[in-house]
Amino acid sequence: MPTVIGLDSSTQSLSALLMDTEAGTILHEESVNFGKDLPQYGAPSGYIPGGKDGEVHADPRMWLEALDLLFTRLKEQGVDLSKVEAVSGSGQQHGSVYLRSCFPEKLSGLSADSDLKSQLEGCLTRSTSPIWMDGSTSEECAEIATAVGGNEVVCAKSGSIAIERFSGPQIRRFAKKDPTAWAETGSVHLVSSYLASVLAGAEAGIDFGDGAGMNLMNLADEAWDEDLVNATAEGLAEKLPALVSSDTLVGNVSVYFTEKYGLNADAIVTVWSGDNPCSLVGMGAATPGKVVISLGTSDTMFAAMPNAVTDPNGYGHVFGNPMGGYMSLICFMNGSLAREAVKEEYGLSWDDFETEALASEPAGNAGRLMLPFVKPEITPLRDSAGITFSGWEEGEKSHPAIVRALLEGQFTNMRIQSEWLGVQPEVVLLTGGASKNNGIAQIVANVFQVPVQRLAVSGSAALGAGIRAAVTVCWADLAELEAKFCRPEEGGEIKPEPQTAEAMIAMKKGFEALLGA
Ligand code: XUL
Repeated sequence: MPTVIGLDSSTQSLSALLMDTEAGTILHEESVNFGKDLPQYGAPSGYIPGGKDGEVHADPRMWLEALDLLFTRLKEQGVDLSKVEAVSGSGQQHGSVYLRSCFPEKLSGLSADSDLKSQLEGCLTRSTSPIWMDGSTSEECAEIATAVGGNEVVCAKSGSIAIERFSGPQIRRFAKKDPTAWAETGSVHLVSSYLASVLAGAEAGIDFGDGAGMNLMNLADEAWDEDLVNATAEGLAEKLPALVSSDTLVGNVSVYFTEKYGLNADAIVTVWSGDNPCSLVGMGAATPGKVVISLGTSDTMFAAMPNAVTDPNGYGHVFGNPMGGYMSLICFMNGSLAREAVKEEYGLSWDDFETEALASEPAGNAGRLMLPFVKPEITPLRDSAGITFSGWEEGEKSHPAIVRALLEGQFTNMRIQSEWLGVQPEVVLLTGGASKNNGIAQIVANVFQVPVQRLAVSGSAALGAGIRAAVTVCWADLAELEAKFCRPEEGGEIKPEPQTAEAMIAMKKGFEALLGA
């Protein structure tokens, strides 16, 4: 029975899924919560609170200790790791780790008599790692954009305009603030390639999926972009790991994991990727046609795309799709936050929300529209918060109409902001907290006029990492794995109501006018 491991190093935890790829079953799940299990790093939610000037950092030693703790727990619980054939992983995107030139040598000499942190911490030239929540680099973004001829050029080359949380601007800020430590830095890794290196005991490359989240990779060439690299920091070209295709094998697992935890010595490590690229695979959406909408604190929308078109407005991102081609990622700040705010304001429960939204008001809300930007929005860019209403008569803002306006507003905005992809989705896969709500799912189905499915999967990033490992190492068939692991929830499909199609088109036109105003 071919067994693989998918790991996921997210903001708050490190998790493992042990998968039997033949039977299509999850054999074991294990997780280390950074805040709860490693309180000594002072990061209750996985990052160090109280950062200045928008800085949000985490301790890269914490991720090493978590890896040891995860495998200790697997061993203590008697999980048989001797049959594991392949391992890959997913890392929170954009986070960067700064290491001395001794890193590869230390990796190859890891001793099972000691632990990862003690043996590798001496390699760090920067004690903390900026992560994706960091917004401290506006100045650096502007400098990089100016140096290469503007944000249109950055976007056309790298798939995104210069973005605060992306690794390139973060690297520039470090090189400017601490030139001595920068000069001592031999390599800059991402969370994904750092942990893949540790697991394999050899320096791993950065894959096209995660590499595209750095503002340094040229999408068309799938290579580091000379202009962007030079505009970012002096000497960066020599410090960047190899940029590799997502199916690249790093090598066998390190003897450290074999000797210490009984991991099969023949198990092969596939390069890791970012969490969004891995989730694309774990959701069964790696081939174009399926669009994933993930409802969270902020909502995200991602989809496989055949060609590397970029967002002319500069809001969306393009990353490499680990299964080949590209993927888009669009983030909307006003996700659950806006839904919660309206729910609180009108004293509703989620059940009310479901019935209220559907029952009494017609699809399209009789032309009463709402732009629900309860906090500043990034897609489209709105620096100040504010709800905009259009088409309402005095005294009409009743509960059901407000709920419908909010939901139709959120999803119509998604539809408008994803038009640059040029792909008409065949199905929307809805995931995340609010996805269970049938009222919300029905509105999504109507707005996009395609069926909405909810999947039975949780932990799609780790699952995607495991699937990637199985495909690249065990030659497993992607479609077969998707059929086994990424099944839609039984009876969970919601069909669009064709009679609403016309109202949806009219509503979209109204929104476009409102957004342009
Ligand atoms: C994507 C992003 C987040 C992180 C979360 O650009 O910043 O989704 O990947 O881990």
